[in-house]
Formats: sequence, structure tokens, C-alpha cells
Amino acid sequence: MDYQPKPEHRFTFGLWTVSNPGADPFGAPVRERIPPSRVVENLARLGAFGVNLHDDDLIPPDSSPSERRRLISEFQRCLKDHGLVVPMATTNLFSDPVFRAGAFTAQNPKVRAYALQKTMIAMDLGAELGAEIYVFWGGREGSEVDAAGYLPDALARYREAINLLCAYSREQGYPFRFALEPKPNEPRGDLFLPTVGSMLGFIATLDHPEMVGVNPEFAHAAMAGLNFAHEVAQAIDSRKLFHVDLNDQRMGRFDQDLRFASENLKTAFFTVLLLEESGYQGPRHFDAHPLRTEDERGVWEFAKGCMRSYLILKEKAWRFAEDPEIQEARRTPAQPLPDLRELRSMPFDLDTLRGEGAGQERLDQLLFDLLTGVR
Ligand code: DIG
Ligand code: MN
Ligand code: MN
Repeated sequence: MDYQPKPEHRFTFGLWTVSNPGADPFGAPVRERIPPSRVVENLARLGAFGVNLHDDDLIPPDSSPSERRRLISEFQRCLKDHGLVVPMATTNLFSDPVFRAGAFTAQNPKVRAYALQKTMIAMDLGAELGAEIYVFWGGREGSEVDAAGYLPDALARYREAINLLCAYSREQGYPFRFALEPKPNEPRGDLFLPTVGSMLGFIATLDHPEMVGVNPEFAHAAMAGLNFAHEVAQAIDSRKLFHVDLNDQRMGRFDQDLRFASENLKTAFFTVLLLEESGYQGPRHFDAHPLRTEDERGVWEFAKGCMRSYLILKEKAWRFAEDPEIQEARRTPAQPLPDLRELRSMPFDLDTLRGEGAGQERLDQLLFDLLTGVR
């Protein structure tokens, strides 16, 4: 199998990922911010399917209407010239100091109103660029001082905002499916709605839950001490996996947004196995950025590596599913549960049940052999 990415693989990158200039809280940028046109040109060259964006990634805040128009037209021409699409759009509600105490959940109603207006304008941009998925990552929706308010009020404000924006999308006739992105903390001390499970509970309280799903991110699950494959599995089970942010992360660290599969090979493998076996049709979005150590040549090695690793693990997933010894070791009795009457009175040979091992040590070693190329 060649590991050459093609548009049919539906690999996408955010403008903000490959153009990340490498600044961190302790150091200045090490690279120029690569302009959108060069991002599109290089991602197309590498075989990507599309590019995603926050509103501010393409249109600097306070741009004049004519400047806005020019930037959008230029970007659309560039996408057309290079054959890339924009499957997802989102809003930057986390950089501007106005959102320092929250956006949708801010105590100040003027800040909440501005966050909604900024999102509506960004949705207009996303729709114009052809996006069909709209992501909400609440980077400032959280707290450091819980005394600041009655905590359920924050969720009520979040709900009010998403309900209003669902109504806006419907009124405008936009095709959007909303994907809410969980994260446990950072940049706020705690973030509201930290995991897939909390997002699913929240979605059930909305006016139009059918419009809203989740966008789980590998690094965010790892930061919460969770197994990302289990987060994805619950999203799939709920039919709410509307988008996915792939990257990698070492547990117990700040959000590293590392190249996909560069740290947790087994969890990355099970993530790819789930996405492929479940028939997930959405973009494989790499919300990751190159290490600060890299120059622009390293940026494109980073992008190539994300896609290459996914394709290698996709082949391993196929081999896993086709391997008779592995499938034999995974086999479980397929008999259905008896009906209630029988269940209530059926006898059990508990001594035998207690003595039966699960055979998972051998299965896990077979997987290790497969992933390390020994098998
Ligand atoms: C961070 O993980 C967030 C932002 O990059 C963006 O809003 C969203 C899009 O996938 N992920
Ligand atoms: Mn992240
Ligand atoms: Mn993300």
C-alpha cells in the first residue's frame, strides 16, 4: 500500500495549524505566520482534501468591508485553483481580550451579545465558503473563581447561545451541523462541558438537539486523563460524531496538539479502527501544529506525517480485521440474552464462569506484533 494522501481520504487542516508561528508562553514566534494562499497551495500539493478556519484566521478583526471582500474572493480563487474545499468553519471567541471572562457564558450581557454577533458573521463566512460543519470550542467558557456566579447559570447561558445560533442557521437556510468540542481546562482554569459525555448531556437539553453533535479532540481527552478511543466510541454510539480533531498528547501536560500518532500509537490505532469500521464519513481533521523547533520545511514534514501515520494505521486496521488468529482471539459468543422470564430463573455454573480467563494477554501481544511489524 502506498501511503500517499489523496483527497478521497478527506484529510483537513485548520489554517491556524500549519501557519502556527511557534510562539509559546515563554518564547516569541520562531516562524512567520504562513499566509492562507501558501497554506492552500502546500496542503493541495501534499494531497489534503480541505482546509478549515476561524473567522479571524482569514479576516483580521477590524478589516474594512472592502478588505473583507478582497480577502474572501482571493481565498475562494485560491481554493478553486488548487482544488481544496472548506468542510468546517468556526469562530475565534478566545483571542480578543473582550472574552477574557467568557464569551457565550460571560456575566456581562454585552459581551455575550457581541460573541453571538461575531459568531453569526463567522457563520455567514463559513456558509459562503461552503462549510457544512460548524465547530464551537469554548476556549474561554470556564472559570478560575467559581464564586463569580451560580455555576448552572453558565450552562444556561451556553444553551441560550447555541439555541439562538441554531435558530439563526435555520432562518438563514444554512446546511450547518453544529459540533461542540470538549476540553477539560486551558486557557481557563476549568472549562465548562469538559468531555464527550458532558457534551452529550448538554446537547439533550437544547431546542434542536438533532442539529448538534460533538467534535472530540485527542489531546483534550488525554488532558482529562481519558482514553480518546472510548470518547470517540461514545460519540459514534450516540450518532453524534459530527467531526473529529486528530492530534496527540502526553498525559499531564498543557495542550500539546502534537503530530497525529506521535505519542500514543495504540490509542491512535484504535481511533483509526473506530473511524474506519464505523463508516464515519466526516473529515479527518488534524488540529495539531508543528513543534516550535521547526522551520517551514519542518511544517510540511509535520503535515505529511499526520496524514502518512493515519494511512499506515488504516492499513494496520485492515490487517487487524483480516488476521484470522487475531479475529479468533477476539471472538466472543454471539448468543443473545434470554428473555426476562428465563433470565429471572435460569441456573448458572458460577464456579466454571469464575475460572474462565479472557485470553486478552495473547490478543494484546498479537496487536503489539502487528503494530511493530513483526506480524
Ligand atoms: C482547539 O482545539 C480548537 C480550536 O483550534 C478550534 O476552535 C477548534 C477547531 O477544531 N479546536
Ligand atoms: Mn487542542
Ligand atoms: Mn480542536
